[in-house]
Amino acid sequence: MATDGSVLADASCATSGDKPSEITTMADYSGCSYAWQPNGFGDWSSSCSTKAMRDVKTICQRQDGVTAEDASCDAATRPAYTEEAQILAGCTYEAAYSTTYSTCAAERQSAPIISCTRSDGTKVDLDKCAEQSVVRACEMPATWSYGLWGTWSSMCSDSAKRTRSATCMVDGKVAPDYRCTAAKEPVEETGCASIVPNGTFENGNVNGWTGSDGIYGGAAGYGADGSRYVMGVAPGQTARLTVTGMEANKAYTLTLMCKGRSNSPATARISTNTITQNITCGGSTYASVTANFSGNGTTDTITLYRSSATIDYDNISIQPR
Ligand SMILES: [Ca+2]
Repeated sequence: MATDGSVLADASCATSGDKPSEITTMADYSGCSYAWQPNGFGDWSSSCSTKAMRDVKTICQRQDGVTAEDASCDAATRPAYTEEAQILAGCTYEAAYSTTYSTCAAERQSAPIISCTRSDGTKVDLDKCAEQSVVRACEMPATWSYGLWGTWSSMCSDSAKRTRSATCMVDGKVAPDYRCTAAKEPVEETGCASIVPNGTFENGNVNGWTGSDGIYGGAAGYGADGSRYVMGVAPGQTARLTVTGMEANKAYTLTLMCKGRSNSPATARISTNTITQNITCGGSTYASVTANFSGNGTTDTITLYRSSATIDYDNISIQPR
């Protein structure tokens, strides 16, 4: 259009801007309907409940699917509903224990679980609490265990010494000494040592002796005076030991303990280079036998002659008088 109002061809407007559209649009939702729609969930009311509740959320939605302001929907018709379910993911478990502990073993004892309670108050199977064991330290009986006496520091001295070990034992294992509250028996002694080097047989052998029936015993109390080992001499045998270190014409005392193996008294005979003496050995208990003699020199021998029954000999010693 020209400035005077006359109509011109469209091309006359080419330099004065784009031709305005002849079709226009505008939003008009006045005819739309709105409705409440489900839209997700709220948090569960509990993480540990057989009846946990949660809200089902709603939004106001225009009929073309676009979310609208809540005010666009009728508040009076907004659904308010919840759902219920068992939710146990957040439960904790607490055990109750017996006041009676198990027997002490390996220095430990435990209290048995007698009930298991879930954090919502429900009693549940004990295995839910199985990891909550209650273990406490406990003390098993401790006893001294003594080693065998060592060899005498001198084989012919009134002040010879010998020692043995003492170990505190608990449940078959070595324990600190303080665990053993009983008084420790002597582990060192001074005395007049026997000239017989293997007269108690507590090393578990008959070394030095010839002709014997061998070593017997092994358990505490088998031998004389509660010892463990003895030397056996069967009928027809003659056990003999060569003793060195004795002085010629010096007075000595030979002592030994003996018992019939079958628990019946038995007769036998002992001799040294200078004496021969018949002896009677005990039946159910050991008899102590003593014989005085004079040394013959460095080749003295002790001979235990054959008897009518097998005899156990123990604690054989020669001491200066
Ligand atoms: Ca013995």
